Amino acid sequence: MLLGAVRAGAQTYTPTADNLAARQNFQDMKFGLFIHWGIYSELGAGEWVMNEKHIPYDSYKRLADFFNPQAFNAHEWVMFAKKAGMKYITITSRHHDGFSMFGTKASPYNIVDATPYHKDPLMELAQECVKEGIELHFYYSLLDWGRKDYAYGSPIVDGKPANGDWDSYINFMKAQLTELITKYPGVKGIWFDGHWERDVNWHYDEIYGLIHKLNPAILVGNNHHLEPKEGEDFQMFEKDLPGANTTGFSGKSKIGALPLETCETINNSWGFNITDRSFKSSKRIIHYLVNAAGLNANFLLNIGPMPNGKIQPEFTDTLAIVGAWMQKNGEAIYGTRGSGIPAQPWGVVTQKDKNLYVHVMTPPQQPYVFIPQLKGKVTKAVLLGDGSAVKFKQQTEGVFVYLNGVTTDPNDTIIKLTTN
Ligand code: JFZ
Repeated sequence: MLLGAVRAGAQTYTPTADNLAARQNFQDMKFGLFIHWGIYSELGAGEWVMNEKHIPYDSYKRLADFFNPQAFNAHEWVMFAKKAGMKYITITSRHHDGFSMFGTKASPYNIVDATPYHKDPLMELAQECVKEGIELHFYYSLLDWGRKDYAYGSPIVDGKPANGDWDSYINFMKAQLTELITKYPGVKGIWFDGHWERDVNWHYDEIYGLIHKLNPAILVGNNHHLEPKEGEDFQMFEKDLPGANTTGFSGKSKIGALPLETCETINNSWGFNITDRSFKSSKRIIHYLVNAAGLNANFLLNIGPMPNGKIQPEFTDTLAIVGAWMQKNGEAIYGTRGSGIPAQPWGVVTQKDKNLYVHVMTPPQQPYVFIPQLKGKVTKAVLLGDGSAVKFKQQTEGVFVYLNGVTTDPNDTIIKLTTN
């Protein structure tokens, strides 16, 4: 009884039918473009440069005076994503440096009011996304290195920064989130980050409640590296496939019941980094995407555009290859769900309706792959590329698919199984 009374205060979140439909649509998209772009891009040393190089906030702020991305072209960015086979874009609206990359009345420290550019690239991007049928999510940092009310570094007492004004900061975030959701056309999601910086009361009930009140279909995610919290609509995994936890970031986030997303960098940086040339190959990116799909997760691949607004050619070249591959093999990725068949040494299995897609990414020693735990009876097996028949043998424990004579693909040989 007492428990019931205590819990009555915390609202339980019931997603609307529109929100549930948005989650399905989100899972169908599978591949998205993550973009980290801000005044930090000018220094070419990643988005943490202010913190890592101990640049005082007042000095760092001067970067806004020179931020003038004349070569930014929203159409080019959207076409870049589209050509890569991506269906959505998640872009930093405000990162930990606190600089708003959109026009906001809640703070003068924003791209329209504080830079010689004077324009709102996120509005152009939002409009272009609507035009081209690409969905848009906004990354939004909870952590702020500069604002007095946030009081970065302050001791935390009773769930608030002792030297800050927590109510003021929460209200500021609410004002900005309201702008992002109501002013920008077609926004489909908010991607929070920075939770892990301090142990405070983030007022998620109010913040998530506000977002879902303004638009119940908006998908809320939070890079808190914990199990999903009340009010969230998808669960993300940073730099790791769900369940892998090689980075240690996701140790406390067991895979929950919500749609899943995993994000990873195209080199080793989120924000533009001029010395980072550790470019991932197209093959590695395709494998990450296929492995994510096999685990029922979306893949959000990050790039850090240059301060002039251009995307560097290395990224364009790699993603053109990925896009061509997706054009040919998208049937086995888009709209699929994880099959529940565990990842195998040779690859994964995705599923759509009665079809199973066997992704052989690491060709086995023996001339066949064995698929355990397969439900249903396989009636047909073909090579996805050309529809040619592939030999198979089904037993109670699973299905053998024979690879002799099958034309292999250096990235991923896909065998489509039809079940009854
Ligand atoms: C966070 C950001 O700090 C980073 O700049 C980028 O935006 C990325 C997508 O998200 O990265 C993190 C988050 C948490 C930890 C480390 C990096 N952590 O808990 O150690």
